[in-house]
Amino acid sequence: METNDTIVAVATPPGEGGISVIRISGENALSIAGKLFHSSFDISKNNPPSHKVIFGEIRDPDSKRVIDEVLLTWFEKPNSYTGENVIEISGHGGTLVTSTILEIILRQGARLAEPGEFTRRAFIHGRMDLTQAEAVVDLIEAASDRALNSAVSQLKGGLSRRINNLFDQLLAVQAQLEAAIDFSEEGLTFQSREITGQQIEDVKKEVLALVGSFHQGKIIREGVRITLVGKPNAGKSSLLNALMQEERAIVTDIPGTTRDTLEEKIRVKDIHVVIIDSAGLRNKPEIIEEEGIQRTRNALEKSDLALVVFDPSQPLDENDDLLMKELGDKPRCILFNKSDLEQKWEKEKIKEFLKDEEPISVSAKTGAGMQGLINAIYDFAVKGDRMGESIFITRERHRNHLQKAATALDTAYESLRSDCSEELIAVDVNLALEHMGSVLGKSFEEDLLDKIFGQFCIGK
Ligand SMILES: Nc1nc2c(ncn2[C@@H]2O[C@H](COP(=O)(O)OP(=O)(O)OP(=O)(O)O)[C@@H](O)[C@H]2O)c(=O)[nH]1
Ligand SMILES: [Mg+2]
Repeated sequence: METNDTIVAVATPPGEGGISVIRISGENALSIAGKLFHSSFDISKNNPPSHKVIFGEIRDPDSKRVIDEVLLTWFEKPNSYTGENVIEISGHGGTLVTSTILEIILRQGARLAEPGEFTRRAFIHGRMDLTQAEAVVDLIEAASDRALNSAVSQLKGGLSRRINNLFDQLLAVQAQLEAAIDFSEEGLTFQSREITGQQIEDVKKEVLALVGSFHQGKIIREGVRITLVGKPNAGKSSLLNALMQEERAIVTDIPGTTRDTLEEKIRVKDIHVVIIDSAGLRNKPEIIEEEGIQRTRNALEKSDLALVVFDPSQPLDENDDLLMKELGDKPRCILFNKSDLEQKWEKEKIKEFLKDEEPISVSAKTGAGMQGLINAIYDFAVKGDRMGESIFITRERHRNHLQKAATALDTAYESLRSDCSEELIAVDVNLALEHMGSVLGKSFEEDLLDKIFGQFCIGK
């Protein structure tokens, strides 16, 4: 992608509105605007004052026709969103007016911006690092106060400062190691290996704390994904309806009613919850059910929490066994449904599976115990909050790099303890530095940028 041409886009949403904003960024922003903007202050002759609004009109340079009365703001580089020369034109928000002004600007030699290209340029010019650029998307998409707070903190550099700080601590370790490698022959003494080891461990601990904040960060950003699983007829769809307080899923007394997964959104206090009703797990399914069961497995894999539904009003059977096997170590919340009916078995029967967990007794039919279930979902969602972390990582990308950094630091520490050479230790410390740098975008590949900035809207 070209990065030294001048780009333009409508920055406000399509359609009619009170005003619309057109943004131009690049070396020629001012000279292009000068060809169509007319005001008592002639911007084609003099640089206007930066960050000040000027009133004027837009004229088509070819036909001389007046298109709109507008406000123009000039942001002289590098103090602009992109770090380049930027012009913003606020016009009357009509669709035709806006597209006509855009078309005129394109005719003067600007290029239509790609989605996210303004923010991408901000990143390229060092106006923000990658976590801050990602926070811009999160800010736009934030659907709850918590998501908004987290995005603002990340945009203001909360996460960047934290990682940069760890990065610098590790750089100091690296410098020590390299000094020891370079000057070991000369009889100089360096920081003891013990201190170096302690420093590596300290950084690792903090990196792991950030990795651990992902659970909470992801929930803040995206909400919690929950899948209802259980054998046919256990009452999964009825529970979904009870949670939604609406008859969304089809409920019948025929086992195998739900054939496909059904996804719905609810709000538990200030948390967004995506709740998925799934096809019952059955040991010997019919062919069509088999496909449904595969979808149940996929849904389970992608969810944060499984709501595991048993029906103690019916004998425990091989389908329940299959259910317990399928769950693996997925975080879960165990429900004993149909508490309004006579119970044929007690929790002791599945003691091994339960370990110390207390099942929540509910009735989708009467609503008994539903508040307990809602509280359990909420507790799961906010459990990271109690760990006292104020900064969260919110993306899989952050977690992967930080996890790899922690692993590399672990290896470095082990090498140090087993008396390996400084060279060997330095290799892993370096690897950890690379991964931490990747989170911030200190080193990056173009296709990563394409992926990140491709999520933006045009004009951002
Ligand atoms: N008495 C009583 N009946 C319930 C309760 N929950 C569900 N049922 C009944 O149990 C039957 C099965 O309910 P569903 O919600 O369709 O069960 P499911 O787990 O979704 O079943 P599949 O989609 O077939 O896997 C229906 O007749 C419901 O009315 C409950 O708490 N008490
Ligand atoms: Mg169902």
